[in-house]
Amino acid sequence: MKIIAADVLVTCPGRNFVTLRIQTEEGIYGLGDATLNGREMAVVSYLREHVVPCIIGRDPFETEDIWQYLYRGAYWRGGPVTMTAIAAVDMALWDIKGKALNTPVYNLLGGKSRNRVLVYGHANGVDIAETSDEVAKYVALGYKAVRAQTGIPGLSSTYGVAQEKLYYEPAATGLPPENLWSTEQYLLHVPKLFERLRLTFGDDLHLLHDAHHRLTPIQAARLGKSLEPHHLFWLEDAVTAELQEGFRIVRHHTTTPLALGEVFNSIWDAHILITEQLIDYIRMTIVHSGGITHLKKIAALAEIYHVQTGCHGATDLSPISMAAALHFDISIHNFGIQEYMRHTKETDDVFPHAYYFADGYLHPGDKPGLGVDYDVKLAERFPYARAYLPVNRKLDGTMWNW
Ligand code: KDG
Ligand code: MG
Repeated sequence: MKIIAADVLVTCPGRNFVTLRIQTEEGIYGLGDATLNGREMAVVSYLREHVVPCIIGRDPFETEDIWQYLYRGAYWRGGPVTMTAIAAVDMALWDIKGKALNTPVYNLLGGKSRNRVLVYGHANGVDIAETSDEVAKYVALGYKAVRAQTGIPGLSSTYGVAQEKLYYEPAATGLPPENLWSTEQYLLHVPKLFERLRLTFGDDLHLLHDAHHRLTPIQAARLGKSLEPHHLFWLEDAVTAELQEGFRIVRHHTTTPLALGEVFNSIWDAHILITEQLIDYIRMTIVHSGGITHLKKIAALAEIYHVQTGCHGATDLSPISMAAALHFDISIHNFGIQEYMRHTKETDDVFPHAYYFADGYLHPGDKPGLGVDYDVKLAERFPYARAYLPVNRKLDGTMWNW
């Protein structure tokens, strides 16, 4: 087979998505997600200017060599923009392979290791009572696992708490919104949330929480310890993990399972965390970590060290990423859980897809390739609009991690 063209398509059905469509001489096309929230046009330009010219004429079946060409051949390798662009190419090529061989991508990755993919939804409220009501709604929808976030007294806005409940989307048009942060208030309040949730929902429901990179290692250790009686499925992104060794401190002090990695781009962001068994779940995802080709290798390394996967699956990953994650999740052995934040109807209409939710699980569907399409005409009705994620400041004005 031969690649003859590749288009970079941008649409905004409620939020921005970037899609790479690779066309072959044989008439088969493949789709890859290239969305990097708040920095979308950097990836558009990287793909159009620097990647597309290099793949024209190549055989789309050569996923490994094309991956190595784009990674090693760049000289300035790594980073979110590059790895998102490589991921988009990689996803589209796996999609083409599946369509050409008339089989779902999971069959090319080893076949099904399970029948369905356990997912978690997002419950959030301005206070503990509202969060508890939101958890109840997810339980009623059939979810077996729910991430819970609550507003913090004294803070006008908190990560993970939004107006729109099912479709939470933190990016906004205009300049970045500013949030306020108090670690002490947060550390005092969050254990009360989980105490209440366990009293209300009992022990069987899986509960998760995202600290969104805001703590130091010893603060994360304190939070993990205080959450132990409520046996969380995981505590996510407790500390920014630029210093992977920092997690030795957290690990030393708590048995709360730790999840990390949605902002990582390559195995080099996670190798110490994995090989020293400092985390329990690796959250790297197809779109920001170099595609299926790279994530397969990361999962294989993690498997040896008792680390399971828990791919990022927020609304800023398009349905193409969600489909790619599901084919990956269902095929690997050390799958843990998949995040599933629902897309809006407008987004689902632009990206018709074969995957579906039933009884707390997602199913990738059985269409050849990734099983997602792109409605070009409809997408054109939603033009790109620049949007930023919020920034965060401590109460005294110091810039902090959002
Ligand atoms: O674009 C940023 C979001 O993807 C991120 O804030 C969502 O932390 C997140 C999560 O766990 O889904
Ligand atoms: Mg997160």
